[in-house]
Amino acid sequence: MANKRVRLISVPFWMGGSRAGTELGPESIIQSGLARQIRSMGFELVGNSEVNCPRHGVLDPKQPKTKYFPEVKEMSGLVGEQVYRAVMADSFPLILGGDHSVSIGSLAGLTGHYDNLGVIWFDAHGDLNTEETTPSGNMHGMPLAIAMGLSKFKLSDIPGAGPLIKKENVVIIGARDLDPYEKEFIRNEGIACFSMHDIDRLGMKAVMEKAIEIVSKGTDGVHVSFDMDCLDPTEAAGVGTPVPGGISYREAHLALELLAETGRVTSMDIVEVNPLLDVGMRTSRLAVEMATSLLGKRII
Ligand code: 6HN
Ligand code: MN
Ligand code: MN
Ligand code: MN
Repeated sequence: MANKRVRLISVPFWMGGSRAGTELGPESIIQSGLARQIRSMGFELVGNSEVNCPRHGVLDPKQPKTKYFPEVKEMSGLVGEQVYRAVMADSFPLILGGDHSVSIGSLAGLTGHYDNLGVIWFDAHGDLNTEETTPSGNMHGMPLAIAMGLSKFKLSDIPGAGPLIKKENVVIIGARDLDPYEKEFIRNEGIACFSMHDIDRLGMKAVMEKAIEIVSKGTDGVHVSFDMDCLDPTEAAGVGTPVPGGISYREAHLALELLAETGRVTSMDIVEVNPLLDVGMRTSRLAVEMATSLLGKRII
C-alpha cells in the first residue's frame, strides 16, 4: 500500500440495528490492540477521532420502516465529514462501527472525493433493502441500497456526498441470508454477488480474483466494507445477526491479503461488532486481524 498514513474513525452507533451493544464496538476493537498493531506495521497513525454521533433516540411509531431515521441521517453526515477530511489529508480512513448504517457515512465522505468508487461488501446479508422492502425497519439492512440510490433516502441526501455508487462497481461476498426483494434485485440487475455457495464451489482465491477485476474496472478507488457477520459465527459470535455457514478464518485472511496485494484499496470499515454478545473479546480481536490483513500484514 502506497499510503502509509491511517486515520481511525470511531463511530459508537447502534440505532441502525435497533440493538444496543454495537456502540461499544470501536472501543473494544481499539482495546484489542488495533493501534499498536498498525504502528508496528510501519504505518503512521495520524489520529483517532470519535464521531460525536447520537447515543439515544426515540422510536417514532409512525416510521416503522425507517427506525431511528433522524439519528441515522445525522450520524451519516458526521461520519461523512470525518472520512472526507481523512481522504483529503491523504490518509487511509479505517472506520470502526457501529452497526452497518455507519457505512452510509463512509460512502458519503468517500464519494465526496472519488468520482467512481468500487465497493466490496463482505456480509452474510445483502443490505439492499429499501423503505418499502425492509422486513425489520432496521436501517443497517439498507446501506447498499441507499448508496446506489434505490431507496427514497439516498446517499445524495447527505451533505457533502458525491455521486451515487454504480451497480457495476459493487461486489457482495459471503451472502447467505438474502430477503426476497434482495434476491430479485441482485438477479434482475446483475449485481455481482458471490454467495457462500460460490465460495464453496470456486474457492476464495478465484472469487477474489473476479471481485477485484470487477471493482478495478474504471474506478478511482476501492472501499472495503467488512460486516463481521460475514464470518462464521463459530469465529465471530459477537454480532447482532449471526448466520451459520459463513466465511472461515483462513478464507477471510486470504480474501483480505489478496486485496492488500492489489494496492488499490483506499478505505475500510469494520462494522457490527457487538461486545455484549461476544465470547470474551474474540470478535474484536478478529476485527483487528481483519484490518491488519487488509493493510498488508504478512506472515513472512
Ligand atoms: N446487517 N436483511 C435483514 C434486514 O432486517 O433488512 C437483516 C439485515 C442485517 C444487516 O447485518 O448489516
Ligand atoms: Mn451488513
Ligand atoms: Mn450482515
Ligand atoms: Mn466499473
